[in-house]
Amino acid sequence: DVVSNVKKVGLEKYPRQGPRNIQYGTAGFRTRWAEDLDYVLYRVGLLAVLRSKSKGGAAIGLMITASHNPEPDNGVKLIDPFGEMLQQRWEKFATRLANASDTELDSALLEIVEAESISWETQALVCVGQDTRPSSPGLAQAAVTGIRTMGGKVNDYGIVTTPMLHYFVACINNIGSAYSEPTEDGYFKKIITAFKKLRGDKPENGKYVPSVMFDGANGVGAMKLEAGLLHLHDSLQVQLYNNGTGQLNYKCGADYIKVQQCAPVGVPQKSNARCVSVDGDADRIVYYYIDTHDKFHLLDGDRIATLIAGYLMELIKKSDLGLQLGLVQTAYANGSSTSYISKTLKVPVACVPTGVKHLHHKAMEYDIGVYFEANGHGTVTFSDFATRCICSAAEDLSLPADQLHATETLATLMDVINQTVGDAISDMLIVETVLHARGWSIEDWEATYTDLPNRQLKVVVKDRRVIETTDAERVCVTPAGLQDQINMLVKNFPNGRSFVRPSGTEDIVRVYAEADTQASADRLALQVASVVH
Ligand code: 16G
Ligand code: ZN
Repeated sequence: DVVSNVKKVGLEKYPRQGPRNIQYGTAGFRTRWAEDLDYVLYRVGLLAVLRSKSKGGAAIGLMITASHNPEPDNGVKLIDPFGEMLQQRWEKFATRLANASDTELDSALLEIVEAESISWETQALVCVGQDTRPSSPGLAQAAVTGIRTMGGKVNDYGIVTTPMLHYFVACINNIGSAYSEPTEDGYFKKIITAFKKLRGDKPENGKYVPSVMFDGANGVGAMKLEAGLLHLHDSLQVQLYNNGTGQLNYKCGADYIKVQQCAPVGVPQKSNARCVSVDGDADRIVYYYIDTHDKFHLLDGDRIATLIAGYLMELIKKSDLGLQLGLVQTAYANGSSTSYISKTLKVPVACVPTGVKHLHHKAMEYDIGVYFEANGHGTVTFSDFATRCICSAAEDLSLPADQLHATETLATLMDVINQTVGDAISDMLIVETVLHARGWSIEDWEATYTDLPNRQLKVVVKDRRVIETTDAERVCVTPAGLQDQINMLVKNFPNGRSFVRPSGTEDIVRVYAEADTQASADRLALQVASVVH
C-alpha cells in the first residue's frame, strides 16, 4: 500500500541523514549550505499531499527558497489553499515528519492521517516552485518524488518568485473574485493592466518621474520582471540591475541594504534617482536614493506602509463607504512611523510578533488591512465585505463624480495588489501608483516624517530559548529581571526604546534600540546587548 511504498522509496532514494533535528519555523525549513535537505524535501512532499487531502483536495504550494540568505543556503515552505502561510498546527506535523527516523516514517504519517481524520481517497494537488539557487532543482526533484509516491498530482512551475506561487495557489482554488489565470502571464496581465489604468495616459505628474532603477539581488525578481516589462511599455521605465549574472544576494538586495544601510553594488550611482531593491525570491522590497552629497537614504517597509495607508485613507474617506482601515507593524517599526500613522494619518495601528503569518492574520481583521515589516515584506488585504462594497459601488453610476472616482480607484488598486503575501513586484507598482497620484519625488515621500536613529545587534548566547517575550515581543518575561534592566537603561536616553527577542531563523538573540541620535541608539543597543549575555 501507499504507506509502505513511501517508506521503501524514502529509504532507497532519500534516507534520513545524521541525527540532526530540524525545525519548521517562521521561514519554513531552512539550512546553511542546503546541507542534507533532500530527505527533508522528500518528506515535505509527503506532507503537502496530506495537507491537500485534508483540505478536500485544494491545491497546496511548495516553495523551495532561502529568500535573502546566501546562495549556498536553501529551504522550503508550504502554502495553504488561500495562498497564505501553512497553518501553525501543521508546522508541528512538518517538524515531526522531518525528524522521524526512516523506520518511524510510516507511523509518523499515519499519526497525521489520524489526527486530522484525512481520507485517503481524496485527490491531492501540489504546486511546486523554486528560486534560482543551484541546489533548487535537485531539491525540487526530491519533493516531486515525495508527492508522487503518495499519489499526489504535481503542477511544476519551475523558477518563480515566492509571491507568484502564493498567487497561483489562490487562483487555482478560486479564492476571491479578483483573481485570474494561474500563470505568469495571467499574473502580469492582471496587475499591470490595472496599474496602467490608474496612471492613464499621463505617466508624469508634478515631481513624479516614471522611471526607476531596479536591484534584483541576482535572484528571480529581475528575471521575471523582464517578462513584465513587455506589459508595462512606457507607463514605467524600469532599468534592471543585478539581474542574475552575479552572486545571489551578495552585496545587493533588500536585506543587504536594510541591514547595512548602504547602496548595493552593481547599480550605477545617479543623484536622487528612485531605486528599488528586492530580495532573492522577490517577496521583500525597499526603496533608496543617493542625494547630491552622496548620502544614502533608505525608505523601508515602514515608509511603504505609511505611504500606502495614507493614500488608502484618503480614498476610503472620499468613497464614503464607511470601511475601516488598519495598519499592522512589528516591534521593529520605527517609532516615528508609528506616531506618524496614528497621530497624523489617524489610522489605527496594531503591533504583532515578527513573521508574516502574524501580520497577515491581524490585517485580515480590518475591512482593509495594510501590513509591512520594516524589512520590506508586506501587502494590503481586503475583507470579503470590503471587496463586495467596493466592487458594487464602483459600478453605481448614480454616485457623485468624486465619490465614484475614489471608489473606482480603490477597485482598480485591488487588482494591482497581490493580497496573498508580500510581493515586491506588485508592491513596487502600488508605491509607483501612489507617488504618481501625489506628484511626489522620492524626497517628498521621505519628508513625511523623520526616522528615529536606530541600531540592530546580534548576540550569541548559549541557549536563545531562555529568552521569552510577550506583548508582541516588546517585553521580555524570562529570564527574570532582564526587562527591568532594559527599562533602567532605556530611561537614560531621550526617545529611547529597546527590545530583545530570540531569532526565529538563526541561533542568536536580536537586540533593537532607537533613540534621538545615532550615537545614543548605538550606545543603548550595546548596553542592552551586554545585559543579555
Ligand atoms: C522570516 C520571516 C520574516 C521575518 C524574519 C525574522 C516569513 C515569510 N518570513 O524570514 O517575516 O522578518 O523571519 O527573522 O514569515 P528572525 O526571527 O531571524 O529575526
Ligand atoms: Zn524573501
